[in-house]
Amino acid sequence: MGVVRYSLPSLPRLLLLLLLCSTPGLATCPEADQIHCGGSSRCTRIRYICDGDNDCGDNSDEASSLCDVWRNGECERNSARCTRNGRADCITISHYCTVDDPPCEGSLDMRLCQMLSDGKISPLNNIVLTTTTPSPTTPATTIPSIHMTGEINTEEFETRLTSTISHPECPQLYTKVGEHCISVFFIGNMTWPESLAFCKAIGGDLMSLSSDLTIFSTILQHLSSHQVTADFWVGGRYINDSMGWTWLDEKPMTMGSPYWAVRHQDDCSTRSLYLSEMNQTMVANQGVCYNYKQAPTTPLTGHCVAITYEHYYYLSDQDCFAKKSPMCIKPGGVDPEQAL
Ligand SMILES: [Ca+2]
Repeated sequence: MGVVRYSLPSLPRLLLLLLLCSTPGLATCPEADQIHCGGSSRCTRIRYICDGDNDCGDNSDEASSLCDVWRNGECERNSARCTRNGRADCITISHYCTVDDPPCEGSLDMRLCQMLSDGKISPLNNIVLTTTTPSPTTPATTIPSIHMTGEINTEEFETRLTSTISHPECPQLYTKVGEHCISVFFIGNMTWPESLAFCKAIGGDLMSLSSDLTIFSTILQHLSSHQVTADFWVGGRYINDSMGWTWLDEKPMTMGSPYWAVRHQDDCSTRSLYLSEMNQTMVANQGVCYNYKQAPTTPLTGHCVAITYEHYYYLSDQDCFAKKSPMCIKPGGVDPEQAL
């Protein structure tokens, strides 16, 4: 593996920012029913989350985005409806998350369970569901490393680096793609949570493709014309069974064309057509059974979305803790003043 050094002056500052953004390992709270607050090492009791009092001091236990989910319409605050063995009961969220054999069926946002198992109150958008099988890869707290694999012509690399991640109308590490400043940071090598932190550290967000389809094709042309072959994290992830695959702006992700990669499946399935004028669904092509779908794999490879070279830069579900490059977007489009 050849390590390439390059001379962007802002990189040490960026890495320092990332260091500050990374969550340090937390000591366990002294009592079992406690959880770390969002912005400090202070601990609070789980039952004090969303009870109307600012127990953490930084208000993280009362954040509205958290409490909208913590208080649900079916049960009392701190409880969720759990259906097991044919019975439906309201049980505490912490019990809901740990009960097993069989687990609860219900609509609880599983990010709350992840927050409790991580032992820390977190903004919901930062919580990533881990896969059921523990990942052998490095945990999310590792500092993103920057390297290239294989032999590479340094001069060619620097030329490509400059042309892909800089533009006079965009901030450093961004380039102009269509009318947006996008960071195609193909030398980055980090997990999905690290990519989220990286994009925020450089003043942007992980790329969402929910509202502007034309930018997707423009990005594909950009990657192709610069001969980029890296895999990129984008801002989509699986939240729970009821919310499903969702962009960071909370809009649902559309399956199928032109977004998702084509996947082969051993079991074939028919496809249906929705006829809006008749408000009817009918089977397509006389019930022909197909072995391909444009959707996440079954079972899931992971709970985060990437665009990968392997899949011709269509969306695919990937293990959130695999290492890929971040693709960020700067809100607000290009800024001609940036050229000054
Ligand atoms: Ca509280």
